[in-house]
Amino acid sequence: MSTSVAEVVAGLDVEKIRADFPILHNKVRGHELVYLDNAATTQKPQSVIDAIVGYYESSNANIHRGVHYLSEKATEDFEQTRQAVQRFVNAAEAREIIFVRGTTEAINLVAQSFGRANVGAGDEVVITAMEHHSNIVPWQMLCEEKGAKLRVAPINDRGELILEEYAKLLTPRTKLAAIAHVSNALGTINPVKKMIAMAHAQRIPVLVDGAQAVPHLAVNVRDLDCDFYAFSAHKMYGPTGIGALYGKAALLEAMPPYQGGGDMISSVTFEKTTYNKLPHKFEAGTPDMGGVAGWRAAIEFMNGIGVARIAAHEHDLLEYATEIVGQLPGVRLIGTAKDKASVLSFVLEEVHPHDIGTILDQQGIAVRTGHHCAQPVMERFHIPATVRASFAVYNTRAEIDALARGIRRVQEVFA
Ligand code: 7TS
Repeated sequence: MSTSVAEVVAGLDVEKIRADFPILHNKVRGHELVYLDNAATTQKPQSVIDAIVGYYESSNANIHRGVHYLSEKATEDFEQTRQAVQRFVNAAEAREIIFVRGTTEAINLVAQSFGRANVGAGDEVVITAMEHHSNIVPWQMLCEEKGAKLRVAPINDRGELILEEYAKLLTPRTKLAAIAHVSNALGTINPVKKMIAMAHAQRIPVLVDGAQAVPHLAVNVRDLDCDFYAFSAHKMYGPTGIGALYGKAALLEAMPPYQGGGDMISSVTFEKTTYNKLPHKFEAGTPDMGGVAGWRAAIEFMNGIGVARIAAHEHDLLEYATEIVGQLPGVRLIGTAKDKASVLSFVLEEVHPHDIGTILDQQGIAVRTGHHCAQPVMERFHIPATVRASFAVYNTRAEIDALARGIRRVQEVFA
């Protein structure tokens, strides 16, 4: 596929970027792969694959334990990645970055540690109507255990948060607000900086679910002033099974550990255990060192291009897709917020999204269909599911043309 004028204007050589991703050169069902399921997980560049292999070929040993060469090397590499993650989101200190399995585990950590210590009977946790299940269910579990209440800030027909309603939910009973930075089902970018300031005006701490933001926007946790920020490596060209929780040091210091085990202790006797300092207090057990090595390469990949240029390219793709797909007869876009990132969700009159996904797949086009782990969003729009195309830096306008042709083919089949 050739590079379009817009891609050149954005300053990206997309063909060169694509050349770095081995999987993009596979044929799928006899067609060139058109991978538009990036919100679920992005593909990985060769440098990330090499970093994982390289870790096992030349660095593997358990960290924070051995005095031998490999253990020291593995530990140093691991801690250097922590610093790379710290810089990537502009955290003040490396110890504010806790390695976890991903966004889901980061949110559960806050719910189980901060939540169980600070939320009691009659208290409230505020979320929004566009959350992924990962930012709903941990709070429901907490609220159920504690006799607390989950309050949900509503969204309008474009899929934008209604700020006045959110403001009304922030009360002295609110112990935490947990909000998506970018919605995975709608693509809406929430005004999180403002939402955080509104909560802080009432001394309410805020967790931001950044799973869909970190791949597409320059995230600056100190500028946002969020208290917690959760994200996954696998949505930003890195490996699966690794992610981070950013937390302000003072809050993390005050929180009890979430899991017990090796590495999180300072000393253990049968009578009493004292806990290790940050970040190790929250990192019980042997972590995913290979994944951490791969994540560093993913951060270097994104920095090498520049997050601003990635965002500009993806914005061009989203605008183009909105125009091309949006004007097809029978297509209804779900999620038309003014501020959006990289997600085009839609339904087609009379055809179930799963049938659309299947027919697109026969043409080598990968999209996600279903409720996208955001069932309340589907309910809000009175639909069972959508088709979701989501974009990454290696996608092209030509692939969006292929998507539009694919949708027309679906319409022919169902005519
Ligand atoms: N929060 C948001 C906004 C997400 O989009 C996802 C994953 C998660 C949390 C959970 O992240 P994980 O890495 O812990 O799984 N979203 C999707 C998706 O849209 N399609 O597949 C996974």
